[in-house]
Amino acid sequence: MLVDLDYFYAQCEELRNPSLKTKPVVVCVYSGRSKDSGAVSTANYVARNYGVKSGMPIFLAKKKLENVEAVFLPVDFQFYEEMSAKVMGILRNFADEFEQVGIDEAYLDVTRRSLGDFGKAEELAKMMKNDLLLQQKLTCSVGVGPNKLVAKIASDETKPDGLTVIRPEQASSFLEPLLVSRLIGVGTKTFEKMLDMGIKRIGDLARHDVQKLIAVFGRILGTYFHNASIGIDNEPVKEKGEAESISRMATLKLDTRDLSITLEKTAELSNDLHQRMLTDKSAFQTVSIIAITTDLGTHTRSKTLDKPSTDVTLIDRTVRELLEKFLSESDLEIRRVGVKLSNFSGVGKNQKQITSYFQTT
Ligand code: DCP
Ligand code: CA
Ligand code: CA
Repeated sequence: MLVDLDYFYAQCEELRNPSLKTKPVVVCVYSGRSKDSGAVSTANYVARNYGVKSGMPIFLAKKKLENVEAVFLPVDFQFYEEMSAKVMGILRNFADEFEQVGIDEAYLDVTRRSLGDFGKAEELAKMMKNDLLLQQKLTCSVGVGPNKLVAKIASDETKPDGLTVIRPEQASSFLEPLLVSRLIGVGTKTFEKMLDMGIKRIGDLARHDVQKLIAVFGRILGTYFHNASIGIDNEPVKEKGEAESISRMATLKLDTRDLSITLEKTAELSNDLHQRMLTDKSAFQTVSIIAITTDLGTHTRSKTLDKPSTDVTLIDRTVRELLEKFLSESDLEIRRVGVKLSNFSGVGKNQKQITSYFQTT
């Protein structure tokens, strides 16, 4: 099962202020540069009916909601995290194996408790939705399928408050008419490339020669696309051990693609991380950059070094390399930038994740 909460941040806002339910609600990340600069994080379905979407600039959302009594709210991550933790606590009780993905969704392996019976799994999903509604007054959309891939796509099928069950024998006919962009791993660029190859729907992908896919996308991706197109996925539902990492994020003064401006900011961040690391007496082996672009998309690039290091200049050099790589692969402007160190070893090695995001502008 894949469980995804409906219009999550906006639904949280409705929860603490039920009078919002009938109005368009738009949750925004304000950049702070000018009154309405920033992007829409999410919106409730009332606002979506007016064309408001995640990632859209706030001014555009305001334009779409002109002459309507709409409510614009700033994000309150702490509240959403609290709600998320409560929800995950409930969901976990319905699963043999549980894997949270992001703030508002989770995979539940229910094979054992439903004895592999899709009818029983459907009943379980209904009970779970009901519990969530009674205990937290939240709705979600659920996909039930023979594997994670099908469950995820099924969960997107009926929203909000949906439940879609796809049995193994229905998987390929369910996928066949859907756009390939519904598959994880098919972003805008890959979608365009596939369109050029005459592949628009998942069925087209299924009919495409796997060797040709491998020739274009490489062995790993090509094989993945082929298997995905016919509903094959063997990834287990697995609790992710908390990755041990430290990171720092900052907002740039202006959205930019300028390497030196961005490096100036990341140098502050890596200095800060270096201090933190020394107090922990540990050495990092993996360096990552996080770029949040104007559309609020999050992009990560990582590099694992040959051996652990405590050298701040090595952080800076690797960050430069990763940023150059990101800028060459994307044409988006960077709004927020972050540096993350992970894969630690050393005496003071911390046992839990110590990620701490904060703003330094
Ligand atoms: N989010 C964001 N910026 C985006 C996309 C999402 O800040 N571009 C945040 C706000 C969402 C949350 O992540 O509430 C979960 O993302 P989803 O993609 O699951 O979207 P929603 O839960 O908002 O809507 P849906 O009902 O379509 O699942
Ligand atoms: Ca959601
Ligand atoms: Ca989600």
